Amino acid sequence: FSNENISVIFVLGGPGSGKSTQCPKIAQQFGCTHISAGELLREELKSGSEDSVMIQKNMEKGELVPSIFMTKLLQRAMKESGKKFFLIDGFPRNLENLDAFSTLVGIKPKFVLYLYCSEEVMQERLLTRNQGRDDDNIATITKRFEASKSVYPVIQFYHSIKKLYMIDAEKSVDEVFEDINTIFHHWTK
Ligand code: UP5
Repeated sequence: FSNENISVIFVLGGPGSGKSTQCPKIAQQFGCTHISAGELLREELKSGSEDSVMIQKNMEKGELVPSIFMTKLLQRAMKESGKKFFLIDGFPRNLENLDAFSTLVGIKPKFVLYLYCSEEVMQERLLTRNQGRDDDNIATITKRFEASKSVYPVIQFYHSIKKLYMIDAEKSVDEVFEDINTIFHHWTK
């Protein structure tokens, strides 16, 4: 898997901030390939692979799977797509994830979007989305909120190197998309 001409953008934000709502829209508008870390785990879980038990245990506790495991799943999905411009949704969630990605994949993101939203709003969204996700119950949501704080040092890092864009994700879906559009246009200019 050659890294030549490969571009990556990370889309981060708490559970229910709207990552998976916005990423397909961005992907369509800007011709990139959307890869959701959580979705890769749910697919792997459904496939019944030898890692299913480990994935299920972590997801139901709202905890993270090992960094190297997640990075390898992402790397495989990138490779299998045959594409070169990726929107990576929901990763890296802590500094260890970031280190694993830097070491194994070796690609630095062009920039990073962080969708920020209060826990109150995110909780309301998760409890009403009705997509049948096993982790959308109040006990697991509370744990996911706790676990999601590990992303803060990642956010601080990208802020310090001026690659971070903060998006107010409490606005409507269209308004959030509009704000993201502005950033992409600015970057692609
Ligand atoms: N909605 C969205 N935007 C809205 C808006 N602007 N106004 C009003 N409503 C809005 O949105 C959630 C709901 O809100 C939807 O009903 C939507 O219509 C509405 P969604 O876009 O689905 O939010 P998203 O941020 O994608 O929320 P999600 O629950 O998917 O985020 P999580 O980060 O919790 O989930 P993810 O799938 O990334 O991870 C799940 C688990 O996988 C983790 O808890 C962890 O156990 C594991 N994981 C790892 O271990 N490692 C990883 O690297 C990644 C995941």
